[in-house]
Amino acid sequence: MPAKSLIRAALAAAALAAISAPAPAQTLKAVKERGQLICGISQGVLGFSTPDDKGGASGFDADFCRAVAAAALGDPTKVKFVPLSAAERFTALKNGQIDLLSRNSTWTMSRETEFGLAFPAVLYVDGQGFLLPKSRNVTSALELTGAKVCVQKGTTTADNLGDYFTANGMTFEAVTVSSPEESLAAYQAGKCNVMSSDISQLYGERLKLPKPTEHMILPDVISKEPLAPVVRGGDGEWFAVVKWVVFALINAEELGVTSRNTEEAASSQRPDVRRLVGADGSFGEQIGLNKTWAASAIRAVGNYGEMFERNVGSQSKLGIPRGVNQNWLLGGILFAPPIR
Ligand SMILES: N[C@@H](CCC(=O)N[C@@H](CS)C(=O)NCC(=O)O)C(=O)O
Repeated sequence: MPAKSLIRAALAAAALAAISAPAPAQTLKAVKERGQLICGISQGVLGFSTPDDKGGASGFDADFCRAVAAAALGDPTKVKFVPLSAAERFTALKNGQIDLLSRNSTWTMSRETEFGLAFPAVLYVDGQGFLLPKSRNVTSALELTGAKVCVQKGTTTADNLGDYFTANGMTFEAVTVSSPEESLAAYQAGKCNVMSSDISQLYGERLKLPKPTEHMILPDVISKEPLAPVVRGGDGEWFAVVKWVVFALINAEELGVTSRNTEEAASSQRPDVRRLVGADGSFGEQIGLNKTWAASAIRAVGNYGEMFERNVGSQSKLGIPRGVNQNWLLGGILFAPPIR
């Protein structure tokens, strides 16, 4: 091939590579340079993420953002919260608007393949359920034939409903809404007579009703909703950071390390405790962080149990039982690989 054609071919190949190249896979570097984590949360799910009007946010998912900021930047306050609706959350992450999505998002295969995203680890094991007035005297979801069900668009909730009713040979009418407020308003106005969503969210929605005790959550769990933080695919370093923050919080509870004892833990007799808080080994450095990455996260938000009980469990208004979101040694399914 003559030299000119070779150059032209090389330029064309380079241009093509530039077009098809994924966004730079260096989220950790970007977060460190900015000195701030940009974290996508919900627009309002009680106990999980509730933005306030000063740019802050409270809840289990918001605390996870703080834990990641503490691990990556040594400071849990270095977070910018970006409230996102269910329908816009994955595009916002894909487009680089946020570094991390921490917002009651179910890990599914198509969300990884279609959006090029990755779910590092499950943070809360949930399932879909139904909320309805006690006065209807319904005891099982199998009695819901013909129900008008309020469901939010852009969620797994909508798909699961179809699966469940079809599998049981039942009909229903989906009343599609685009926010939890709209769902509550439609339910109160009688536009739908059942609300369906992740059970953890139904606890919060019920509290927003004028007379919460007049409504019940049916015992049926019709789907698996492994809720997980989400990152862009192809960013192995950032994926590892987020994954090991989840595992550090779970391991901390298992090892008795809390927000109040990370300093004593550094001189514990137990090698696994010392490794977790960075007194032994260089595990943090191996994922681009410092020695005390996990200790900083645990000090900021507590271990998994502290974070759960404070936001959604026994110390909160929601009062959700630990259930399967309990450590594997205590009968739950929280199981984190060891730090070693
Ligand atoms: N876990 C399900 C549902 C998550 C979801 O977005 N649920 C809606 C309510 S059903 C929600 O969080 N709404 C709050 C908001 O849009 O801010 C999913 O990932 O699709």
